[in-house]
Amino acid sequence: MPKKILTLCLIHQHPRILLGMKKRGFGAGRWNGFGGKVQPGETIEAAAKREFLEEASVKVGDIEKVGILNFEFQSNPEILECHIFHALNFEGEPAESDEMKPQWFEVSAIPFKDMWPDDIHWMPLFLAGKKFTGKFLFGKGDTVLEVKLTEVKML
Ligand code: 8OG
Repeated sequence: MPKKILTLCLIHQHPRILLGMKKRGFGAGRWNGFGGKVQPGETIEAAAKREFLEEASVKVGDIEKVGILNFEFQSNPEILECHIFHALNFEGEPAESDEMKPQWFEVSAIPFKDMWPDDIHWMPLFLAGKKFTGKFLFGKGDTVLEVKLTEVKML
């Protein structure tokens, strides 16, 4: 089964979280963290930092891996293995790019209805500082058909 490694990095400074509106490509029209594909020869951590800089002009410092989620689609045999990071510190003012329009949200007002439908499942763990692994199966219209989510001590 082909597998693609993706990163997703979020800044959560309670009570706010930085999200970006994806303007084009996969997931366009949805709020999300920042990330993308790992390039050949690049570490997953380096990819997470590079994508944040490219997409929002933000230079993240220390990042901690908090989740690994597999996204599977009924209509596509390719598995997306998404490595989720929490950025502990950063430099720079979030700025709009061709790909993302960043905006701070109160964690009590995260716009889940305009996000990937799996996010509502794992975001509470993320916000609580927990680590997790899981698998989501998506059907037609990106409906979630199957959820497997496990809290873990270490990744
Ligand atoms: O390079 P590209 O922009 O296509 O990368 C996709 C980005 O979207 C990457 O940061 C990973 C992220 N992403 C998915 N699927 C999902 C999902 O179901 N939920 C969330 N929150 N992010 C996702 O590819």
